[in-house]
Amino acid sequence: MAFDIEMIKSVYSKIKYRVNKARELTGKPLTASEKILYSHLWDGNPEKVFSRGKDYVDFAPDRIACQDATAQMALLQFMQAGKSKVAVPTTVHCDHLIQAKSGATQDLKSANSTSAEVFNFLESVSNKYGIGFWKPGAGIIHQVVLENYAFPGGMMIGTDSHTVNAGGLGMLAIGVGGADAVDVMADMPWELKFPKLIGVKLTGKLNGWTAPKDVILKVAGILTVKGGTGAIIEYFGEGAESMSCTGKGTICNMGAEVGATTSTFGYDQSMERYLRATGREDIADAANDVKEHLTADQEVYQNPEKYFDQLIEINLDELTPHLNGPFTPDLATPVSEMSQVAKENQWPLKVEWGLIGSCTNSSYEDLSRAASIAKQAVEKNLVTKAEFGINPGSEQVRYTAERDGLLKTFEDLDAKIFTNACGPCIGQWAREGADKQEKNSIIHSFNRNFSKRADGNPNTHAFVASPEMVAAVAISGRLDFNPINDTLINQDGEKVKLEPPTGMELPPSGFDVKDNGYLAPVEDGSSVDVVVKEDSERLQLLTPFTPWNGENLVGAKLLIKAHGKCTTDHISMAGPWLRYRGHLDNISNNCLIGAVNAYNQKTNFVKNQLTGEYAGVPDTQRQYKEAGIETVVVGDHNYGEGSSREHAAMEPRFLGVKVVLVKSFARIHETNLKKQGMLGITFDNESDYDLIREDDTFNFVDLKDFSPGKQITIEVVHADESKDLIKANHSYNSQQIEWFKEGSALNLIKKQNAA
Ligand code: MIC
Ligand code: SF4
Repeated sequence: MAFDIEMIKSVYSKIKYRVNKARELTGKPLTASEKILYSHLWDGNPEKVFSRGKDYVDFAPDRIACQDATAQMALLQFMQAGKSKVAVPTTVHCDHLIQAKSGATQDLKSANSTSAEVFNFLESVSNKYGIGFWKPGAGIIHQVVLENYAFPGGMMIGTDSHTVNAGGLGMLAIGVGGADAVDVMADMPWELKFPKLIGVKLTGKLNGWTAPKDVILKVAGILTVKGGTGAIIEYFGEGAESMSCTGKGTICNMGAEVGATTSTFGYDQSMERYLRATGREDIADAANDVKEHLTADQEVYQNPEKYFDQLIEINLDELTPHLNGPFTPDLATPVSEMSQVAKENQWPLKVEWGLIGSCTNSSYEDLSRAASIAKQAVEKNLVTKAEFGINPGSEQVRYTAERDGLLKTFEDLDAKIFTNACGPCIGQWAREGADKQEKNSIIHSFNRNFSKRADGNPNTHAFVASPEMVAAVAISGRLDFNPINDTLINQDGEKVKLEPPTGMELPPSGFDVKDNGYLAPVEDGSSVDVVVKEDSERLQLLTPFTPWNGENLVGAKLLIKAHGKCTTDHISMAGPWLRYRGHLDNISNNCLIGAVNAYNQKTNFVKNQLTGEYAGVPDTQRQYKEAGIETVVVGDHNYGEGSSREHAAMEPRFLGVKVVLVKSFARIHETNLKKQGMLGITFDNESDYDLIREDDTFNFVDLKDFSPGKQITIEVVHADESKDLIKANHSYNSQQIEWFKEGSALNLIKKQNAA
């Protein structure tokens, strides 16, 4: 039986009325996304029409998922909210804190000992507050959610940007910061700006070497890393229907890389097959009863240009495999053009590692298609040129893949089978020699490839591709290998060609697993103790941030003007720093250390205006704090792209930064800043970014009048005493201004609970 089936049935029992009502109110046929949005309003039945891209709306998500690296901060905040149990079904998944080094058995053992304190904390908090707990090794959050919790027509939030993966099963699943999750855990509404809608019509059918991954690699090339901001991407068409559910998951997963709020597909037979194969016949039956409400109205897909804000059409018959990268997931190059493009850009052609895994591509189908290539390599007597690493998505996938001989096929190529966890995808990778910082290329089936992400080496050029393409390229050892045309020389000196991959959507003998790694919470957790040691270097109880004094902010100094791409990986690096995710003071020592200083193009080297000396960002900021001086961070476009990690907002807040002033924000990060009581604002005139100098002081002369829709005026005083008066915009509504006033959203919850 499925988890929480009663909750799912309750959603379905209301869906018909709510969808009909929304159709009546809007006076038009509805997309699948709108049906889910309008059937999850906090106030219940729809009563008015919302304006896309404008109205803030309160929603009531059905469930929440958290992973270990973000759950620590989320739960530390929830512990302050004064509740005895979470208000909606919630799960915690231990997947980020396991390093890939020697192989699954050894690596899991060492993670269980190095991170015992954190895992015990998460397990006991989960037990106390009624949260389902997935132990280390159980799998990657999004694969486990797809296998166990996602359901068509549902809405969930998760403290990870790739929560959107569950769109593969027809959900609206949205990545959020921990503070947003705390709202819902504490039985409060969850607020989101009613999204715009981008339709992607998939005609034709995937064939040959082309995989679902290539659809999203192509879309990323079209939309770029910010083209999806504020929008839901809804895929449809014959090409969508012919694709597996996990393939749809891959496409939705990487929607995070174009900044989309989420991505989804209407309910179809591939989803039904997946539900039944994963032991959830009850959901499949219940969904079938309401299936017309779980996908768009026919007219929408017939005349999509009338109903979506933007429409993209991709013909799968013509789509070819892509490699995206390096350093950004939207730099799309068709495999057939790689030879030329790589040479022009001087990307290292030799590929040293092929990595298959991550929440994006670690399903049974993915492993089976990649294994079909690996098998050919053995049969054709080829020697693999690059090293191979595999992270299965879940214990269920791993167990079944082992039983069916898929893992053995990889092992025959000397692949390392790492833990069912994120591993190298988030820098949890003890890659030998990475510290030498040599220029090199790797290829992986992950979703992100920002500088330093996988192995900490800024000179590693990481390329993103489908698992089968990763297998082929790793076998050839060359970035410019195009398996469609090129041949390889085997050990007998013969020319051989790899045939296109074949795979299985679902395991022919069904899924199996012995211990899936799940621990249910006790019914009454009131007597469960949660221990946080006072001298712990991994965990620290939170002290509330101070409220705003109600005055204009004057005399604030520039901490850093970040140049170019500044993702959450630049603001709060992962990898080795993941160990401090539960300790705000300690993790603040990585604050903005990856951001490039616009004045000297160096990282972690900024001018301290008090001493005139250059030093690391966290140290400099701690000195400003000690001197009682508030500071401003200035940034470029799409600031805070990438992860949902709220540490990227909490660290500057904790260290005394007051304002983040940028050309534009990524959605989750902007909300995280607001939730933590920061002022996150954008240049009214983008070129004012160029006016900001290294020695600047800022006066926010009308902050006292902070109100919705009203611009903020900033007097920028330069060292030579000349001044520029600039305007900034903000998107705070009146509720969010309250968070700013109170010092954080959590302070407001506490105040309301106390009242
Ligand atoms: C990521 O892929 O960057 C992460 C690590 O999963 C993050 C969450 C985190 O920083 O803990 C994400 O995508 O939200
Ligand atoms: Fe884990 Fe990578 Fe997925 Fe993030 S993107 S959840 S680090 S596998």
